[in-house]
Amino acid sequence: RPREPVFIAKGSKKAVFSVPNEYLADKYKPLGVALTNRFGEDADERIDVKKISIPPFGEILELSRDENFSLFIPKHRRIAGRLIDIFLGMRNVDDLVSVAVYARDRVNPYLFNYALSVAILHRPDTQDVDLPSFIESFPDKYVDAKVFAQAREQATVVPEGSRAPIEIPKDYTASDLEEEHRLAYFREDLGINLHHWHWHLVYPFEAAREVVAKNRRGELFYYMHQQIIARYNFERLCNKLKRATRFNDFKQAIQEAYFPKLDSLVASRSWPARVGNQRLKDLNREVDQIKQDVDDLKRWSDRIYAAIHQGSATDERGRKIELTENEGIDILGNMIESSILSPNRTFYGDMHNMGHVFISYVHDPDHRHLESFGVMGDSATAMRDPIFYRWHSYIDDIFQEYKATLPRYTENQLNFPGVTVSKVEVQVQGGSANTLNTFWQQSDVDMSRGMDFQPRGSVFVRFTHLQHQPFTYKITVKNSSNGNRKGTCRIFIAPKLDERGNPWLYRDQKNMFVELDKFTVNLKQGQNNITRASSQSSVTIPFERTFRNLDLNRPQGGEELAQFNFCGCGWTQHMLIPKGTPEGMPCQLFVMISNYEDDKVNQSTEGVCNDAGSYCGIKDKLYPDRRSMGYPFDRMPRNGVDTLQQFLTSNMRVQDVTIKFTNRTVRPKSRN
Ligand code: CUO
Repeated sequence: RPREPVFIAKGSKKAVFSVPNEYLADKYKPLGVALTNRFGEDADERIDVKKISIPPFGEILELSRDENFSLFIPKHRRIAGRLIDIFLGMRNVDDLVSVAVYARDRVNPYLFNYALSVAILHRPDTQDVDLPSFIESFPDKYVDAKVFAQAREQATVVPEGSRAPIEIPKDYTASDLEEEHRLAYFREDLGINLHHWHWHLVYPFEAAREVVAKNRRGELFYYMHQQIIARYNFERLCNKLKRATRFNDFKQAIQEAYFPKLDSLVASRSWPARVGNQRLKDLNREVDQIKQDVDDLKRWSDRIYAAIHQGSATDERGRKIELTENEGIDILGNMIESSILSPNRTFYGDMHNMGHVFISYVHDPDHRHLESFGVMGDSATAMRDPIFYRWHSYIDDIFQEYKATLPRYTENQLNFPGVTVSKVEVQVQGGSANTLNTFWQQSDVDMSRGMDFQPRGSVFVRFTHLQHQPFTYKITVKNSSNGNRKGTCRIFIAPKLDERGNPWLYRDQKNMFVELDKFTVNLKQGQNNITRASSQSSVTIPFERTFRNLDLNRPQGGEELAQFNFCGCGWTQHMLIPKGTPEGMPCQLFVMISNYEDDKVNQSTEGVCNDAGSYCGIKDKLYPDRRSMGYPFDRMPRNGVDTLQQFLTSNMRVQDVTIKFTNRTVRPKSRN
């Protein structure tokens, strides 16, 4: 399947590789140079690939080229780790290119793309190398299978420039008979799924230690996924559905079904569906080298709970590891996910990852039907399935169990003496204060790189996603202390009422708060007026970066190319604000200014990808906030606090806001 070259040499429009004959896959060898010539006709640059001694690939080649690849399957992640090591071990970029070219037509394409992406992300000498957007390379993981036949037809019949975008209908995976379908716009959002794929690319759980052991990665696993659940539950309340129920009884039938309607172009198969009311079954799949009992999940979780309640874990050599107030959550994150940093994988197992695997094989646990895994088996697709949120609600609940054992924040640990937030307002252009507006928008994404047919050229799909009107926070802060102060402004939002329409208890509402922004403020004495735009959010990246709708014919700034890999991680800007309701969803906007002296991390965060730190961290830096992730909502409240109002100290303020959804669709400007 001749796809376009994986590397786009910087500054060139199109490059072709001149490959030593030995490197060609056997089926192409007879063609030799003719192949380069054929694909090189319209190339601007020819890259000679050096012949080097290729390290043995061994087990890596056991995953055939037309199989699906899952990081959650232990065998797959082991061979991915080996391939990453090979790519990382190359002495220089020329050697990396050689081994990558050699690997490309031999190794499973998903595995190849993943391992090379991780390597490029982590090698010091490839920081300015660009990778195509994952949705461009593998659009089949994101869009309705029907699109590809239409795209093929268009590409063959209609000349480039006259091709109309192919529209993906908003409701293609189910009908309103299924109430879970109300959330499809969130679960199947391209930007959300791309964020999740990128997050796991940046934070792999199995690879060389220096690649895995990023600052607070276990804690970030907890926090980023906790926020996904908070956001999803918020959306559920907007859609008159109760919060997701934990999947905590592994023997119970899973009521919700999911039919993804995705086709794998690589495996030439449909992604398996998950019908309703199935139960997890013991796995015995020789092909994946998996033999695991459902009871193992229970055993692992019992041991994890025991560690939480004892306040310590036990490592492989029987030594005690304290789950300290500062580092306990990071250890637990690695233990529960699990990553190679788990204190004891033999004992605490591989809880969260294997949960994905059990669910993704529920339709064929012993491989008798020769079926591959469902969408839960792949971080690029897992968030589409309703069970993802039930599984992660359960995982999050384990973390919350631990958080409940930590000392409560005292008023002193929350307050910032002398600093008072006296007013908070949200403004939208032409709208009323403290009302946020949401609606549908259509956008186009080019998928042509992932489509292997001639003639080439852009093929756009048009999809419909949620959008909000940009807005501005206006925050008034009084500094009555005896000098200038520096603070961290933390902004969250939560629904004001629970499923029954009652005000929340703090202990429940704290888990509903969705982070919207976090930034440093300088406070002079007296009154300070802080203005901040929604687009500056420390949670999100701009739409253009999510999709990186790069037009390769347009000269790119080197910087734009260089930053993509890491910078693709970040919640998608168009999903910053939950959908709300047509009548207006009552919400509470929470603003806190904490003392920067207790927040600061001594480092420079100048440079690339420093704008979506809340969920993704900052490339090659420490996590940019010293507080526990989720602060101040990450713990049970101090004695006497039952409600949010009682929780507030003078450096915090709550403002009622309304999210109003209008059922209109903003269409893109005509592409032709
Ligand atoms: Cu991100 Cu379960 O970790 O999908």
